[in-house]
Amino acid sequence: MTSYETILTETRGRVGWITLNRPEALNALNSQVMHDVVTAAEAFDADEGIGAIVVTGSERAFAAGADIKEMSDKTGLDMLMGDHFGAWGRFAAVRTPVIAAVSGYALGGGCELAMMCDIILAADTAQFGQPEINLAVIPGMGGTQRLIRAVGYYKAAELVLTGRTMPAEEAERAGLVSRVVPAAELLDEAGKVADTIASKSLPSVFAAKAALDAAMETSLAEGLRFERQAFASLFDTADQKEGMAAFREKRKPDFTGR
Ligand code: CO8
Repeated sequence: MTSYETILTETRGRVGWITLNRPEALNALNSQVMHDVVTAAEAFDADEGIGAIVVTGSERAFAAGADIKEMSDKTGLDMLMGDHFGAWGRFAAVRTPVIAAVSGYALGGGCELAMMCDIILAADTAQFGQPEINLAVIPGMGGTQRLIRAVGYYKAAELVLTGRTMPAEEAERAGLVSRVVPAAELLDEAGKVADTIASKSLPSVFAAKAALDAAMETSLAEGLRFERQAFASLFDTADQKEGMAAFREKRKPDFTGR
């Protein structure tokens, strides 16, 4: 297993775990974190033995944002030409479902990283927000776009324009978080969700994630066309035959990922 500077990685069964590990900076996302997370996520994604990925931080912070100290002296041209945050697009593009297990602060780029994942589970201590306006900038890793899709225009506008932080319960009510659990149970719960996904047939999991992504990115008509094609293509897998045969024979399916 590769070792990284700013994250810890582990494989448990068919689940790849990525733990942000910059406690001195509340897991602020500098270039090295981006490089490490993207490299680890792509390695898990390329491994057919992995069916789900969990990304988590510490009890105190999932991530307190992009690294302000790294950014503060940059010019607009530096930001534009350096494409400092571009690689996060590769993280959002992995085919394997990613679960964000969020405890403590998920602010700015931290909230945006959680929103690049497919499922957000939150500890009751979690706090979400896009406080960039307090620094005289705006979200730059998807916050103005993905937050609206998650919680609707008006709530997203309030959070982005005021910089207010929202607690886990409010984030769940708003639809950003799928479930809030006691902090001590967060990693176990994330592991259970990940194990469940990883037990399914991988081609159908990839297809489901791709179709869900299409819903976020395209019109209804295009999304429905994509879904129909993806649905049909799964009938060429051995796992589809196995899944439906197992149902008819009243037994558990034995999927091979083929
Ligand atoms: N960047 C760098 N260092 C940080 C960050 C950060 N985002 N957040 C915390 N730290 C550091 C602190 O500087 C401190 O280090 P030190 O001890 O060396 O001074 C250490 O982490 C602990 O932090 P605090 O002492 O501040 O801890 P508190 O418990 O008092 O406060 C808070 C916790 C409320 C989370 C506070 O740290 C805070 O407000 N942090 C900044 C939150 C923020 O503004 N995040 C948004 C950043 S901007 C952003 O994310 C833009 C993303 C898109 C960019 C894309 C461009 C293309």
